[in-house]
Amino acid sequence: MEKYEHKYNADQIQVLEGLEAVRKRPGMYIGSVSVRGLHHLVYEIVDNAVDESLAGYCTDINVVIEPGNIISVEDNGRGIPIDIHPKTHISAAETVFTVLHAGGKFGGDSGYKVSGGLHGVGSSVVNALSEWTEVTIQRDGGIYQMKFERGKTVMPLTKIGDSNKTGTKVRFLADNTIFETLNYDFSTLEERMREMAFLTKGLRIKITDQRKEVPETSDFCFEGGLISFVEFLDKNKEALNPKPIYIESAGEYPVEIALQWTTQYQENIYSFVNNINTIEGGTHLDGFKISLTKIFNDYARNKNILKDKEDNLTGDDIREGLTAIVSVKVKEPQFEGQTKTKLGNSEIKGVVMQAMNEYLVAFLEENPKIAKTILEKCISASRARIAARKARESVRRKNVLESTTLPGKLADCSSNNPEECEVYIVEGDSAGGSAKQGRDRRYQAILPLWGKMLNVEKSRPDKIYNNDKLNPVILAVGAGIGQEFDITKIRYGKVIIMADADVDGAHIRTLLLTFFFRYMRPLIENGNVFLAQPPLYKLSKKGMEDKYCYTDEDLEKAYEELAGKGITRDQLGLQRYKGLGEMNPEQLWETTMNPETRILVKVTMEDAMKADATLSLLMGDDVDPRREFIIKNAKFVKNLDI
Ligand code: 0R9
Repeated sequence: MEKYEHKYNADQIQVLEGLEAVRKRPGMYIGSVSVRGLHHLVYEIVDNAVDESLAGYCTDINVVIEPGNIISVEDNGRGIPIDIHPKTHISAAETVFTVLHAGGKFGGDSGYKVSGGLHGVGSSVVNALSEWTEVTIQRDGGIYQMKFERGKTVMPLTKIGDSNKTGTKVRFLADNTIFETLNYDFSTLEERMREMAFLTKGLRIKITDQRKEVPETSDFCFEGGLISFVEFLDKNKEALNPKPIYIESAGEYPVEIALQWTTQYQENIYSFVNNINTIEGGTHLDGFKISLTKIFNDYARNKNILKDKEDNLTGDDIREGLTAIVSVKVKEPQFEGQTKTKLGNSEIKGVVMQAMNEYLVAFLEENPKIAKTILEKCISASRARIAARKARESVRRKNVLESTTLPGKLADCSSNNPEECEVYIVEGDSAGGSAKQGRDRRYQAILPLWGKMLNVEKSRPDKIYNNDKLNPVILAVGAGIGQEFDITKIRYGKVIIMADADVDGAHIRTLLLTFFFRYMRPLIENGNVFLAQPPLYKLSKKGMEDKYCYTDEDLEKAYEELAGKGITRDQLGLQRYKGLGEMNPEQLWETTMNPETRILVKVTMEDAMKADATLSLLMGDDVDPRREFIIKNAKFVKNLDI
């Protein structure tokens, strides 16, 4: 066995300090140490494999969640270079895993430059935050391996065998002293892998969950790339242009766009920079929207579909029912905004506009029938918009005259300071009653909602405004909806959805989240929307204070803890809460509403997007996908329901 020399010199000491900094402040590098941050570790490693694919050398990526929450990611690229740097005496591969790289710079001083490389700064961060990491490289006829513990090299790169294949495999166990949980959510990872496969045409990504008795596998490979992505998003909708319009331009900043209009009313645009979802948009999305509006208006005037005296169509009119993906690659992206997901590079706006001009103008000229169908839809959207404005104005006038701006069902709080105020949107009248009695009325307001909610999926904005279920929510929040939503007017700093942990509760949560996502998006972006977490169980025993548990894990922990105090399971009374209605006002306050003891989950854009996608699936016209979803989630539903 050949072993590479390994010495600690001044450079290496700096390296150790660098990784120590990552361990001290992990949030700075991966956002958080919650399950989100945990998933981020996987994305970092997969990103590097995808980069190798973008460089043109890797066709397959294999991700496995092994028993014990060990992650394994393998690619069939060239293998990370193994040669030794003459000055540091460290292999390029070890450098990648131990040197904290500055943003965008790839490969450190290894001497390698990665052509398609866009991320690649994460391997050392993953290594620093893992209990152990094991890297196996096949290249130059050999199999090489190195091992680390909490970022420190415990086995430098060592030849362990021969091979005529090439590739890289990274296995790691995240550090449980850093992360709140090591429990990966398969469907979250699966979704991201699907997205990555859509964004990288032809790349095959397989993900397997080996933690269960019967492993679950998903295998993604899309020859159509973004076209497949849009078809996937619209699979339960009726398309106006059955084949998505596809725009691709190479060059310094590659641009890829796919567009499809459906008979629906919502716009569904997702933008990506270097395969990262830019939730807050940015210059690429601006360029896309501006040129889309201009190209369609120019075409409509040119063909006399819009008459001289008619107003231009607005961007909203044109984007009604549009599903689109805008994906750009930028070597040195600047990210801005609250969640650092807004592209700032100003030159990209023009790059996207030029790509649109080159391809979309020609497409419309060559496909007049499709162009006409889409424009008819835009014109009908424009008419509906004008009608909706009139309806809103009349509602507003009425409100001013009657000065009843707050819904009757709302039990408002006494404070007027939005920063300290919160509104609980509660499912059902009985839970609403308990919440009203249990709350702290100085700053907690209760809005009960009941009955079947409006299907946001199938409604134009004017209907939403006048809907008797959503109108109270709009009035209570107090900041309008859609384009007119004004976050500075919100009446409550926290909008808290409180619903049961059962199927009906899940339904109302999905509907409300979708409504907020589509009509009050800044509320979610600004972090004002929360989910209350009612407990699932109560453990009680004479002479002992009641103990509430919020998850099955919690319950197990509580049992263990009490066993330590000599209290056995059969000495404990276990109550399972089926719904909020089963709790009396004091219990509801103590477990779910008291800021000192409650658990609130902040809703992220990711959560809202998921709710939106789920709702489209559940409410679409097609029965098959709905059945599929219900079958797939049947287990989950049963767990919640018993
Ligand atoms: C399983 C996860 N995969 C990786 O992390 C991975 C990194 C990587 C890579 C290269 C090839 N495959 C990879 N997989 C590579 C090879 C070569 C040049 N650049 C990149 C080459 O053979 O010439 N590297 C990522 C960074 C580095 N390599 C480098 F800095 F060491 F060069």
